[in-house]
Amino acid sequence: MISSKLQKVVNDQITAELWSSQLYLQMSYFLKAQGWDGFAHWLRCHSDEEREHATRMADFLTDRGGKVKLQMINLVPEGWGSVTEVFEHSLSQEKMVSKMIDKIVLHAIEEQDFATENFFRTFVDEQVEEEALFGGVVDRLKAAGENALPFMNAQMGRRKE
Ligand code: OFO
Repeated sequence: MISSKLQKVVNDQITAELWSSQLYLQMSYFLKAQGWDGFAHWLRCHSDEEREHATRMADFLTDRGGKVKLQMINLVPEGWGSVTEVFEHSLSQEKMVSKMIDKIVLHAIEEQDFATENFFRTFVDEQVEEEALFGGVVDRLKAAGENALPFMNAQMGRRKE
């Protein structure tokens, strides 16, 4: 059975994943309202992915005999200054999430809870991908400038899931 200390940090993580999901959904509707349907679609897909992370973690916690405790989600902003600002914000959210996941792995190692360590190590890898994904979008937005927005919007609108 998973310890109460680990249950607490896993529940905090589930809340952070749901927070990310809510944030990306808000960003999606914000950009959709401005006519950026491609960016909006991409963020909506990512919002769904974060929700899936949360449920995967909650299933794991349940399987280990822990108790899922959904908590209040932080408020998310209603607007941003530019498309680049939206993606810079999402990158900083991902960096925060990476730190939280590292902390869970550290606690799991300290407690010799190898099942929890193993499970969350997959998210350590996932976060490398996620930071590279969001960081890549920010870099391309900055390098290409305003004129390339319609092209990137069309490209990102082709995301499958
Ligand atoms: Fe993008 O963070 Fe989930 O794990």
